[in-house]
Amino acid sequence: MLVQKKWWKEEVIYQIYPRSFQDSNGDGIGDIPGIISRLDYLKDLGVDIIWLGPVYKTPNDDNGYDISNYYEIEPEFGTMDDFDHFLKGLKERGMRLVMDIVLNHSSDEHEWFEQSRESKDNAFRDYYIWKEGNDGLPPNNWLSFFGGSAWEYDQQTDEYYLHLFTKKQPDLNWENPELRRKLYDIMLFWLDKGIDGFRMDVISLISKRQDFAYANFKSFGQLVETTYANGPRVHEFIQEMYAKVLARYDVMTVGEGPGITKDVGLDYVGADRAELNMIFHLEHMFLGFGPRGRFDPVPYNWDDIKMIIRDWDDAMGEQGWISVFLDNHDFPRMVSRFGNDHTFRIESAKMLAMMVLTLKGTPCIYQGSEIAMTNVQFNSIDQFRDIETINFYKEFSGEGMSDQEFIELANQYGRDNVRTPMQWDATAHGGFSSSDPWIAVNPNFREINVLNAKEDPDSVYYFYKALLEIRKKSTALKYGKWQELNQSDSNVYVYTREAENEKLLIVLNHSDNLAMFEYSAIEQCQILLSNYKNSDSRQLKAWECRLYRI
Ligand code: ISL
Ligand code: CA
Repeated sequence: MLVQKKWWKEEVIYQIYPRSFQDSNGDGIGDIPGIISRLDYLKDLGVDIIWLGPVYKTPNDDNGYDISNYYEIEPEFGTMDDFDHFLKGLKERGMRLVMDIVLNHSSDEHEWFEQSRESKDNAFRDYYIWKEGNDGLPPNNWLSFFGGSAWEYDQQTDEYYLHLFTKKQPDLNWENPELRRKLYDIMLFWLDKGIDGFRMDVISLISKRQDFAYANFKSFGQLVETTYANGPRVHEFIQEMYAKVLARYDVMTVGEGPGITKDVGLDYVGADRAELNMIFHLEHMFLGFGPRGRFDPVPYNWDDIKMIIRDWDDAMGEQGWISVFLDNHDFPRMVSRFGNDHTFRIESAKMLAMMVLTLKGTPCIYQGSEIAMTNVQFNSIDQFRDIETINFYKEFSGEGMSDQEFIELANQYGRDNVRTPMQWDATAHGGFSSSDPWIAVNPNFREINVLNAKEDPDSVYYFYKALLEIRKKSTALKYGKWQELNQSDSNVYVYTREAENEKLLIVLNHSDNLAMFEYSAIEQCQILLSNYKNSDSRQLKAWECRLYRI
């Protein structure tokens, strides 16, 4: 086999959104001591690597993705001592920690930016991207991911600074070597604590096209791909980071990034590139995003999803690697988005779990998916917390959209769906906190919670456990070649995973309907796991999934 063996290809990632996982001190905000109290739960589930959302000092404009001090823990989340205990607790259990690091931008409350905005000749001026206006207008027509112009006027020096996200997230100027050195020092600081790697936020955006030219685009996605992502020096920068930081540690890196398409994926993760280990590409996650993004939806279907998976497998070949996921803290709940969260919540959640844990790549499970948590249904604007949702609400209601219409959009597509508190049990606030949480608990917590799941042998939770156990022992699932089999029924997704002495067949019905599947020697196959009791025919029930040994 040509695929190189690596621990990060064999293990499974579990993503924790710190604010929403477990509150320990009754302030309604999830924190590190809370996570520590759930370490046994995570170990028992069978995941290996924890991806911890940002817990650095932050004014929380974008829930920690706006960092004001990279060397400190945000007091809401705990102390550095808590962090050290957390890391130790993971190590004691044979688990690993991957930290989220945001290198494309900082908070406007970071001291670098506070200095930078002081005067044009401040030593930190060049750490950010400042430009003169254009006759009282922003320097160009670039838009922010979260609505409006990507430029903010600053009176102090009569110039604009670039912020691809909120105006409290000014973009760092990677052209400046001193800034880059400081970012590398930050990474070294955390690596020396013994963490096992980084998830790199929007790493595809760090190198800006220096002409800052007016952009021609038909959709926001196109603007990102042609103008923001994969800039001229992005690989030079990542290679420098690799040489100066990563090369010295046995750690994993996973780059996140809009605009990383299959055609450029290998440039980031090719085995010979000395850049990153794997990527979270977002192509399947951006399906359905219209010209103005998530709140401007367009139709898509499973053929689109399958095509992206096929194309990426092809593009990565034996040289590259991806992480496989169907939800995270930026997209709706996977059972609500890709499954059926009312009539077939359990069945479809199991089917999606089987998909995530049997495709090729390192699986990543988002907190709560293991109990099939669903999207939430808020009924008033003031229940939403996400800055993206709030900004677009202002933008769209300014254009005349009714509150009701926007609430419906946000309930289906917004990021708050995945940010409601983890549902541990049926007590007040779902066992997340002893007081009102920062964002309301999904009212379905009385039924959907960890305690209930643990008491039901047929729960989604035990299905995840079973899949994780099967995966641990299976070379085919970790390294095996992936091959899609053509089906005449487009509601069925069938593929094999094959290693030297092991071949597995995966059959997934991604619909509410009965479906037939084709596989010639199915009688000779042994079923390892499925989500229905009697699954011995060629007919698949709604959302039925089966894993066979051939
Ligand atoms: O959710 C999105 C906007 O509709 C995505 O485009 C998202 O902004 C993009 O994937 C980058 O996400 C990352 O960086 C953001 C942060 O808000 C997200 O939570 C983070 O995952 C800015 O740091
Ligand atoms: Ca707390």
